[in-house]
Amino acid sequence: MITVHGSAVSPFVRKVIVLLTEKGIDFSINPVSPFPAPKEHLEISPTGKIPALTDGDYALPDSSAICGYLEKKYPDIKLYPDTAEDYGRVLWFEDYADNELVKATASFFFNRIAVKMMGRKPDEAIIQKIRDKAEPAVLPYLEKEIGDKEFIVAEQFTVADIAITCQFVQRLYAGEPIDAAKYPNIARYVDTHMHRPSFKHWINKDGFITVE
Ligand SMILES: N[C@@H](CCC(=O)N[C@@H](CS)C(=O)NCC(=O)O)C(=O)O
Repeated sequence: MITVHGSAVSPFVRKVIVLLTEKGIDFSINPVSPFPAPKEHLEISPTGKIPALTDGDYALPDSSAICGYLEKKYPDIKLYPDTAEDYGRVLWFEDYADNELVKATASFFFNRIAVKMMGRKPDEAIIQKIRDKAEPAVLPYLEKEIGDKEFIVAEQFTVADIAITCQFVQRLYAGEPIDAAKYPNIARYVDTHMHRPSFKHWINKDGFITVE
């Protein structure tokens, strides 16, 4: 039996559970918080971060490693493209979402909501800095790359679309909408993917926003 270790509200945990849902694989969630990570979690995730995954006796940390593992182990429904060129670009956009886009999306959630869970007050000056500095550094590039496409790579829904959408969902949870006048392609793209049954189910379960 597969278990995803980590709170479903994390964008990185969401990436794994949406991928599992798209693949039609049964799993359970062990809602571990990383703040701070309990001792048993450190045994399967040495950094203390979430998610980690266990599949029987096998354990693996990190959403990207986990998604790659799941694709190899459960290949019937493919969430990575076949050609080397498209595969490379999917990995690039997955990495961009996790490490760059996060600065203009999930960081709103961290600074507005997660800080409260940790007993601190949100700092509006930090939030304004995300709008002024982080956003212009990442969103214009993504807006251009998405263009009028439905999928970021290869006319096929991939882990890159999952990773990008997961980050924007986190931004919406924090009450920070996407400026559709400035970023029409991103706004349309995120809205489309959020309405996939795999996203809709988990978003509505989290309860921060409702997808009709
Ligand atoms: N590269 C990791 C990032 C995971 C990550 O940063 N998770 C956050 C929660 S959203 C975390 O565990 N933070 C705790 C910490 O940084 O100590 C992945 O893709 O799984």
